[in-house]
Amino acid sequence: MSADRWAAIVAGAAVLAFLYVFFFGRRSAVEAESRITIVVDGGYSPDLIVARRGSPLTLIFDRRDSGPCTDEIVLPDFGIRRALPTGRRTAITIVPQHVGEYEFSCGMNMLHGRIRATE
Ligand SMILES: [Cu+2]
Repeated sequence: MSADRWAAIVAGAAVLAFLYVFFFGRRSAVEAESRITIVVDGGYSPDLIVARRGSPLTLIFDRRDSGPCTDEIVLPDFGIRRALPTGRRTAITIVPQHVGEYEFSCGMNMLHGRIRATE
């Protein structure tokens, strides 16, 4: 095989690898589901949740760390402030009424996540 052909194959493989990483590698959003577990461990994972407008969404906060920062969760748009005991799963159900993004944060407004409501 010629050097040009090899170069084309290598370039093609590089493009495929890039596309794979671009579309799948860094994605932390989770598609619309009615229940989603969010691991709380120095941050929120995933930190972007895709929901459906008008449908109940249950967020299950699985708190693993014990730092003071994450011991409360706040969803200001829903008027919710809830304690998250370490080693427990705390379920919070909301209904996003409008298309758009809703923030959630720790009690000190330092760590953040988003709920994106779509049609
Ligand atoms: Cu905090």
